[in-house]
Amino acid sequence: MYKLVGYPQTRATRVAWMLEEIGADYEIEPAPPQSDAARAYNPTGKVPVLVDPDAGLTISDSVAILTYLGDRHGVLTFPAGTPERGRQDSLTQFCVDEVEGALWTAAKHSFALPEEVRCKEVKPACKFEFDRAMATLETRLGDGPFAMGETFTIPDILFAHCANWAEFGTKWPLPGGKVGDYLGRVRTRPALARAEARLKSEVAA
Ligand SMILES: N[C@@H](CCC(=O)N[C@@H](CS)C(=O)NCC(=O)O)C(=O)O
Repeated sequence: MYKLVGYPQTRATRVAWMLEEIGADYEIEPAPPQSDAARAYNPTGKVPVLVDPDAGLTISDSVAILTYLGDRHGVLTFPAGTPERGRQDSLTQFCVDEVEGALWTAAKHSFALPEEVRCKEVKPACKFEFDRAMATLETRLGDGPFAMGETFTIPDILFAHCANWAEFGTKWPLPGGKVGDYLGRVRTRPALARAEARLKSEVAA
């Protein structure tokens, strides 16, 4: 059984979503960012962390965790070394750099960094980068329902998680049209709703 160390409304949602898509057996150890519980697994105090006792592995960083789970279970990913995997990883990296980067920089300068080093003037530049990334995403989506065409893969989880972060956390509007349709399709997957409910119920318990 996997153990997910994390908290609702953090990048732990991505991992719980992936575990729900896989149908894997997992427990959750609720740990807010920078709590002692989080630091017990990750010296940076950041979440999520995944523990795989069968493999003797404790791993941080959501994209590394999703990639590990995808490869281990052979789902939500194309096999390593294939052209499709190259395209998939390029979309993953695009999301991390251009979409998440803008959101995370805005968040760091709103609440995550110590107040004395925050620079609120950076936020319009973050919004500009986010909007530009959404315009680029439109050019990168093909005709299929998902970023990689007919197959739901890891970058879909990342784009959808960032879309929720933008809309509900940062309050940046999302585009309509092709990108809006795509995000709407991916964000309504039942596995995401199950993941969010499980994270919330662990904290309430
Ligand atoms: N690259 C890491 C980033 C993890 C991260 O920054 N998590 C946030 C919560 S979503 C956190 O724990 N922040 C605490 C901090 O930055 O001090 C990942 O993708 O998992």
